[in-house]
Amino acid sequence: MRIDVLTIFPEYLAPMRAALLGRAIDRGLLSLDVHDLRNWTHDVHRAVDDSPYGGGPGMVMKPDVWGPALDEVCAGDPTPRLVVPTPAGRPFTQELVHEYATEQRLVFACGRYEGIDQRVVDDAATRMRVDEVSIGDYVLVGGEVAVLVMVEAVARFLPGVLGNPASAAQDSFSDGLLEGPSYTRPEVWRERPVPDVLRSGNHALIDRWRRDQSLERTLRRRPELLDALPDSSFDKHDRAL
Ligand code: 6GU
Repeated sequence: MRIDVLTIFPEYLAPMRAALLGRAIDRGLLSLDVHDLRNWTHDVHRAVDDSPYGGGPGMVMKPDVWGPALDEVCAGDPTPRLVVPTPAGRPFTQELVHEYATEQRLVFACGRYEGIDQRVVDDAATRMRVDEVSIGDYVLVGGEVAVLVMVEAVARFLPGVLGNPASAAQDSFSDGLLEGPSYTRPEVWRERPVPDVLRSGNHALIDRWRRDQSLERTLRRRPELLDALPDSSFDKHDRAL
């Protein structure tokens, strides 16, 4: 997969070269290019923003800078899917993670201030698939941290990135439920024992216990996730919830 990021703060994306993502880049599983948006400015001040039409606080990022930047970065074959991080976007879910993981090219356009002139998004959408995406119901200063979040979530599903592909297959959301608790040695720690069932060696019983823990945790923390699941996803042993 090839990923390009356009930002006025390229240094913000430096963590992508560390740890799991860095290893994926070093091993050629992922190619990453971070571009400084100011390379496409045309005035001595290298201005990327201007005051909003209609008035109001903040600044809006200029279409005459973003347009040529996207033309250049999105050129080539195949045409990328363009992702614009914004708190006003559609929710970034595990479903979207799986979609992105199948793309050959993704381009992320990081806005700052009050966002990017809407015509940039509308114009790009005439040539390529464009998603305005939010990572949650809170407001960040800019899209850069959201890009770190999205790229890390997607990279876990690229072939060869995770040491053990089963960890991605079994994680929270793979069955629409939250994952339950995990334990390792020692058997007793600060007078807290590991649950007996996990040391029983009875794998049918262990699977049943883990399923119950998932259901209980989901009910307590994210009841709306349970409401969204079809009846057919519950087995006859699932507790009456
Ligand atoms: Cl994707 N961008 C910004 N700036 N704030 C956000 C967000 C994205 N998602 C939630 N808040």
